[in-house]
Amino acid sequence: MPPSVDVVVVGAGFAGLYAHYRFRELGLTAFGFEAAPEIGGTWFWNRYPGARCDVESLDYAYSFAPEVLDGWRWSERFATQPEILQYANHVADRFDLRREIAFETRVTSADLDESANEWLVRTDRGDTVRCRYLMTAVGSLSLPKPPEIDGLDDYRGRWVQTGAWPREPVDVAGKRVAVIGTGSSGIQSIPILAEQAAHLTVFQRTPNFSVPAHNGPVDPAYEAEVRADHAAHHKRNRRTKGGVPSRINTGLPAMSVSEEERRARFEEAWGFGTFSLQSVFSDISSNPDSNAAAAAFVHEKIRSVVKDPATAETLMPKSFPFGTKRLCLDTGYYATFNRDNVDLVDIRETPIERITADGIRTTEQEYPFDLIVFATGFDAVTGPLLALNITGVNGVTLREAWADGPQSYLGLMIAGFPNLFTVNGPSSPSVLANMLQTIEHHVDWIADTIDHLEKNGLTRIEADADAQVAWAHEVANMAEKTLYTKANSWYMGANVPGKPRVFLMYIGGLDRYVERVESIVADDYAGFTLS
Ligand code: N01
Repeated sequence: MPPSVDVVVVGAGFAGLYAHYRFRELGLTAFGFEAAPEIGGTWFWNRYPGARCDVESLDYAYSFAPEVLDGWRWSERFATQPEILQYANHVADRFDLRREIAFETRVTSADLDESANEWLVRTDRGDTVRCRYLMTAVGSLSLPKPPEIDGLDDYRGRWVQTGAWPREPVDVAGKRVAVIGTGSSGIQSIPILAEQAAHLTVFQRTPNFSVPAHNGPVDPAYEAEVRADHAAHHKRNRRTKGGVPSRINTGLPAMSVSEEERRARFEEAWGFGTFSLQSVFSDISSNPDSNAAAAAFVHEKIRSVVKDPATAETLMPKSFPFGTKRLCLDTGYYATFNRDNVDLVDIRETPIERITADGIRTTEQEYPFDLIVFATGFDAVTGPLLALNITGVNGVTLREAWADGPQSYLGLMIAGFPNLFTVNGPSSPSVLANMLQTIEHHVDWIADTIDHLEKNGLTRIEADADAQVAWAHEVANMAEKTLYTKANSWYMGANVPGKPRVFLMYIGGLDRYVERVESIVADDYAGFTLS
């Protein structure tokens, strides 16, 4: 490992890999650290049964080099975790992207050495590397929440987390299995686990809205269209709100059409899959009546699939507006509750008291299990950044700077932390858009900015505190105009006890965000100080 490089890249998921490609292209020396034994990030860790992307494969792909397409074909409309991991490896092989990455090495701290204008990065293997620029590519959903239920030490069975699923096979066949959590991870894994387990018990605290993914083979016509003009397709995606083509979109407020028409459009969206039930009308996320209509439509669908009316009722989300917790895409989720070997336990009605030696005890009864699956989510967006123990100007730590909630300019840089770049940092569109788009946009911006500094004999860039505050207001005001702030979601930091309640993303759309960033650069990096 070199004692000093131009850039240290933390993380070797899609963002880290692309960063190595860009920095090498610019002639910069870069070195990367990755906690996992392999590349892949999210797609390395989330190998639970049923894990798939909720963005279509043809869109959830790099755009940066047409060679990436050579020898690669997606097999399904929504790719499975193994296939996406294989894709990451295909790209890494093609461009030899692993050679400057230390695996199974976790960054434990990063300290600014102000006098040298360098970052000092330390790892859990005792390495120390100096760099002029530090870039985090640590993922938005990479720090699983620890199991928060008492008694786990007493438990004699096996337990696993969806977000850190073991590499060796987990024996499910013939077992009594519990799943705690019904977010995307639970909703994707439950139907598969139900097929394998002797018995599956789902512990649900909050029901979630889920729509059928309608997975299947890649549509040949769509594939031909994307392949015919790969670069242009992705370029167009970057100028959309969600980083994907919006194919089911009336552009109309839901209440401006007749009930019959509304229902027909909801049916069309339900039949198409993706997030189209959210985008089919223009105001589902902002108008309570439109939102309630979408929610009622999903409730009706649940009622029509789930045979037991009481179970159907328990599965219907009623405590937050439709789509304000991330919408889930499933394959057979609701129908799974018609199986004889599946039970649903509403832990709002009968809360879990503790984990026992044999299983889980609620206020009502004790359930014996061989395997407990925690699908309980992540300390999203800020958690992975805080875990790096970053210390900036005047010895102020990131944890101190963010004590009242995250502050960031554009989600790209943080005042008081010069030459530190964050991919998909808080207040960027990140998870609200196709992550491959946001990743490429951020990495390009960071690489272009470093190139700009180098070419102009500059050595330092820092976000201005005033610009950061103004940006935070803009981001918060946008979120307040929607229904998103009404939900106790991980988008709001509300899933982690004690986490400040702040909407963590820029909700104005990737297209608007990209334009804003471009105009800031054109305006001589307004809101940044370069020296
Ligand atoms: O996590 P979640 P996730 N006791 O936070 C419950 C992405 N993703 O891993 O709602 C009991 O959504 C919690 O209940 P509540 C996607 O962006 C994408 O499923 O807090 N229950 C909830 O039901 C997604 O949004 C895909 O009341 C507890 C669940 O656990 C994000 O990752 C696939 C609990 C957690 O749901 C996170 O999804 C998978 C406790 N102490 C993930 N703590 C794709 O499809 C939490 N819960 C691409």
